[in-house]
Amino acid sequence: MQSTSTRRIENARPFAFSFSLSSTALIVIDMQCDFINPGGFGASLGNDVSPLQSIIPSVQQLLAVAREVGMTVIHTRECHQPDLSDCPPAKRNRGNPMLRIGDEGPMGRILVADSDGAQIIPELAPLDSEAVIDKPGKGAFYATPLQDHLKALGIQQLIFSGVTTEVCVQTSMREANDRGYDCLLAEDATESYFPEFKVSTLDMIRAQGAIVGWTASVAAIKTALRKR
Ligand code: TIU
Repeated sequence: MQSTSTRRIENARPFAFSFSLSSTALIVIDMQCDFINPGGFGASLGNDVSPLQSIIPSVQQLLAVAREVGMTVIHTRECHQPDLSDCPPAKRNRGNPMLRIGDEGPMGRILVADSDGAQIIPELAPLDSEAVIDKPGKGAFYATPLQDHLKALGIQQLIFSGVTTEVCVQTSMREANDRGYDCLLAEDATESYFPEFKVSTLDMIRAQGAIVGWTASVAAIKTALRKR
């Protein structure tokens, strides 16, 4: 049952985060096979993908409690059309990957929308009622219907989770921050291929009086969501 009552995460950092269930959405960023499983885009960039697998249970917990209390849930996928018309050459040609976006890999074409690799991992499969926003960039707002979707639902606050902390999650939080949303990142439901980048990202988000937003543990978020 949805409620408009105000919730508070007292031990969020840098200070308490207040929100209401009806105006808040949980955003799960890019929990796709291409980033989390061997043989995908993340691995093609030379990364060890195993650290990302460690957050699957925490994201499952967040999803379960959000669904239990009737909070809006939105998933994103970083992916491209089969003809790559939405993939700038600068993005495809960047770096020296073993496989480029659109190339055939063990999970089908890398980061192409209908390939196996671009799908959200089965453990975190979206419900039919939950929006899945496909995005061609790192940020969830650029060239997507996300802002219109949030406006239609009256959403003002966003709780973020997913991968990777300093790339798609942070970019999306910064885009959201500039659009006037209060943003909180679930500390143990986000991960990076680079542990030090995750630590720095959490620090920079909440620095200067929450310049980008707040952070809190999954346990603290769950407690606040379940509070009657
Ligand atoms: N490479 C990396 O850390 N991330 C991405 O390319 N995309 C997302 O973060 N989803």
